[in-house]
Amino acid sequence: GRLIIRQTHAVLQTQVPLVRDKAFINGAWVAAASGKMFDVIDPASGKVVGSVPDMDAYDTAKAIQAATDAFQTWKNTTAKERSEYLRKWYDVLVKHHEDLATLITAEAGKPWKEAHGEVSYGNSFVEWFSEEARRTHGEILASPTRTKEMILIRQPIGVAALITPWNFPIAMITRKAGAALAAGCTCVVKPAEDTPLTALALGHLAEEAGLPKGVFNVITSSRTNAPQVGKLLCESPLVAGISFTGSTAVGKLLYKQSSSGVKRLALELGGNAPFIVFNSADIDKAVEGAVASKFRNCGQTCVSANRFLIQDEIFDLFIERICNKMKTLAMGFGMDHSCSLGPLINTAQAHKVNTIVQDAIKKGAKIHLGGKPASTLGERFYEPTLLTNISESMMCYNEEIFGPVAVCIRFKTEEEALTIANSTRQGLAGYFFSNDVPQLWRVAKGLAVGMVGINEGIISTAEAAFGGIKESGIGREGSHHGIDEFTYTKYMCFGNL
Ligand code: TXE
Repeated sequence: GRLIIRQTHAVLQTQVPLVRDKAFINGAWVAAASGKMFDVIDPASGKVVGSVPDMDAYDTAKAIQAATDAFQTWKNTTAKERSEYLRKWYDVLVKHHEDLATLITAEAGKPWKEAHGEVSYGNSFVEWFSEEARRTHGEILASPTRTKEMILIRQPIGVAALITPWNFPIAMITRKAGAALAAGCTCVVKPAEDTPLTALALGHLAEEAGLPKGVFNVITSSRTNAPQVGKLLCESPLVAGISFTGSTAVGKLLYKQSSSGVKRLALELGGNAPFIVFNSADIDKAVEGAVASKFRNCGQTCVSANRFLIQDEIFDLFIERICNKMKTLAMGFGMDHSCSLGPLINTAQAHKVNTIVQDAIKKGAKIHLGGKPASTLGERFYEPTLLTNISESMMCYNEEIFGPVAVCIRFKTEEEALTIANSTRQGLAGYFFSNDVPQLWRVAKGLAVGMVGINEGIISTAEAAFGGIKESGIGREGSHHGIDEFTYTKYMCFGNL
């Protein structure tokens, strides 16, 4: 069968809602001091959907100052007040659900249905943290001495810098900002250059919700200026912590840059998720989970299955079934409601995916499906691809593919599967399908990752602690642990009682 390719240029929106062309600092809409702007491109059509300020260190300092000033008041709000502010923001976000989804599709190329899913997911963090804000409290410790009482209180760390990627333009911001604001921190958000419009829309809707000025600031900058913006955010003594989601390379740089100030750091970096299917698994459910995990957002998620490990007995059957399922994916423009696979975010990412595939082919991989750009649609589209005959020297084995490429490896024993699964420097998510009860516990415990899906391919939710180990990062987001990143405990000892 052929891949389904939809070419419906007519679906391109002419009117994209909530578009802003200024950054949001101290409750005001401002241009870059330099006056420079940069264009935002719809990755499906290549057309310009907006233009935003290209801010540098000078503008960043202004945003840091605004957040610093706002913190003086915000830190003294009660947990209940912060909860109410977040709730109002949530209500406004929900009211603009449709507009936000359209905006995501316009600047990230995300299929319409997935863009709607992301808005719900992104908003859920604001709702969750509005609830969780009220449950953030300290402890009274058991004193070893009758004349002393000891308590721990939790206080906000201060100004938080949030540097976010383009793959979930709303959710990566709300997951961080929701927790930061709930904790009593103020923030400076620096969204990815590919998706600044959604970030600015969040600012606009925070304003509509009545968040005090300077509490939530959004500065936009091009890839050229991002390094100086990032450097100042890391080095400024006014910034207490950095929360970053993005590439491992930039994460390591931020780690270094923020070391001089011994700054609080949460890093959510790339993954290389193993997705193991054991002989006892329900194959159809495994295939369904595999396709959901691999092809959501065209493979551009950090928890996306990067290497499928399939047990010997069921290997051929799994390949046949997943190929059949992949052929039903409809690739095209996001605004076409039937589309299930959009473009990659930009030409650099499309080039990266093709380089990884070509490297595998050169080193002996076998192509079952795809293996090349879908150039009839545009330069950023890539055919859903399935490769077997994988070896350890291939890029696809070691690196995060971040594209619609399924890499399948055959294994014999559980031990071998765990060895392969854990043989990478990353450790974000892992998945496995099995119906062998003792094996469920053994493998779930044995995988060297921060999150495990057991007979499940989609695991992200506001209630869960999201994060990795090894080079996939430090810190957790979501759940009550997410707030910990933005608070410190203060131990108080009352003596001479
Ligand atoms: O990431 P970058 P890119 C992985 C994925 C992808 C690869 C490259 O494998 O293929 O990274 O993507 C900002 N100081 N992930 O190049 O550059 C940048 O402006 C401060 C996984 O897009 O890390 C953006 O806001 N900030 C990931 C953010 O970093 C800097 C999501 C992420 O961009 C900076 C995205 C600097 N010197 C990519 N340079 C995940 N974990 O989900 C760039 N930035």
